[in-house]
Amino acid sequence: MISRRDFVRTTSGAIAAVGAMHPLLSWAVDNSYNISGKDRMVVRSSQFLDLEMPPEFATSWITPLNHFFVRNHMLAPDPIDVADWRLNVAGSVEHPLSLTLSDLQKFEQHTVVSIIECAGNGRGFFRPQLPGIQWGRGAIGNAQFSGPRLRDVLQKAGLKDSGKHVMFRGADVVLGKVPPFIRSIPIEKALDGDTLLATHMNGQPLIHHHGFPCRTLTPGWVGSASCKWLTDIKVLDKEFEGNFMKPGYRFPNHPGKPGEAINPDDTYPLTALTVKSLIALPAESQSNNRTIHLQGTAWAGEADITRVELSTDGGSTWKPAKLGHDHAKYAWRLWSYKWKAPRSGDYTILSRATDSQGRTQPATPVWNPSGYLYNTYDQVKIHVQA
Ligand SMILES: Nc1nc2c(c(=O)[nH]1)N[C@H]1C(S)=C(S)[C@@H](COP(=O)(O)O)O[C@H]1N2
Ligand SMILES: [Mo]
Repeated sequence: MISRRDFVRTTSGAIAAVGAMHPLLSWAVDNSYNISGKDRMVVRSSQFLDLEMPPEFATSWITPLNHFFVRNHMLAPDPIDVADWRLNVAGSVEHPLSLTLSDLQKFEQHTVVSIIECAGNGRGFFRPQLPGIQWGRGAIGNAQFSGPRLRDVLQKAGLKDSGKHVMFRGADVVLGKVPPFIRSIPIEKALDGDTLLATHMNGQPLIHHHGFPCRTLTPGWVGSASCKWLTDIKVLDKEFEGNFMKPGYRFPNHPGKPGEAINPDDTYPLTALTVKSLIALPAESQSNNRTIHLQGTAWAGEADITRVELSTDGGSTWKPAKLGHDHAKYAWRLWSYKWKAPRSGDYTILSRATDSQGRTQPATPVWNPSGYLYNTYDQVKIHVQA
């Protein structure tokens, strides 16, 4: 296992010998992520660990831990020893708290099935191209999270009326002049009863790269609202103004043409995710069989999926997919559709979802200079030879 010190030494000295695996990646492999072979995850950055799920894994309602994407903005802390770990709750509260993991386990435990999706999922498809991680379609997963409600912990601390936002800080290693990964959420979301201090994912203690021993789960919101390796909660009287709130993670009030600059004052902080779908299968670009079982998922942040439609003729006609029965607020919904290609040839398969707020995925992406919330129709091209 790699320690923080080894990493610094490796990056400041010669990077590992040619052909050898980067230490962070060997960490990931030791800890059940596969980066080669059939079960592989896509490595989007090995400076810090950024792993993407290949879309063909999105065929189960609950994403197994070894397929759940990882997004680290900076160096993950050394694996945390729970004996030393404390969660501090401070700011606009009557009695600041310093909680151990077993203190957290004494609160009523609540379970929420939710997606986590990176706001930058799909950034790699924006044209003109944008700086940042070039995520494809798989910076998303759906898991079962459990732990105490943030609301119960804030109430125990004696939340004051003046508290309007809740700031989270994790134990990430801040190197040099990089600003720490600190964000805040509005008090209404913090108190909604589904925002968790999650200690478990899919029934197991969190694994290191998902934030052991505790992360926030801010369900249905952009992934960056769910802080890993949580150490500090601070209730603020106004929104936190650090780098990852401003200029980071903001969306234009008036999106313009692709490539157009945006006035940073005319932007708002990202909150809930938007409506979106993913074609998991077929994953291959070739099929020797004209009958193809199309499968995938769709999600809409805090709203419900009401319809998923598919087109096998590049968008001229659309047919409804069958929605899976597993179903929960904030979770993704599986869908399927049995399709028979009329003849051999090239096909473009498109999917588009509609949600309970009446939103439908747009035909063209909504341009924004940071490449967030890419949600145009999903698309797979396939050659049928049969
Ligand atoms: N402490 C900390 N929390 C963090 C991050 C981080 O870099 N540091 N990345 C955020 C971002 S941008 C996303 S998309 C999610 C990803 O969660 P995952 O790695 O468990 O999939 O974690 C969020 N929480
Ligand atoms: Mo993210």
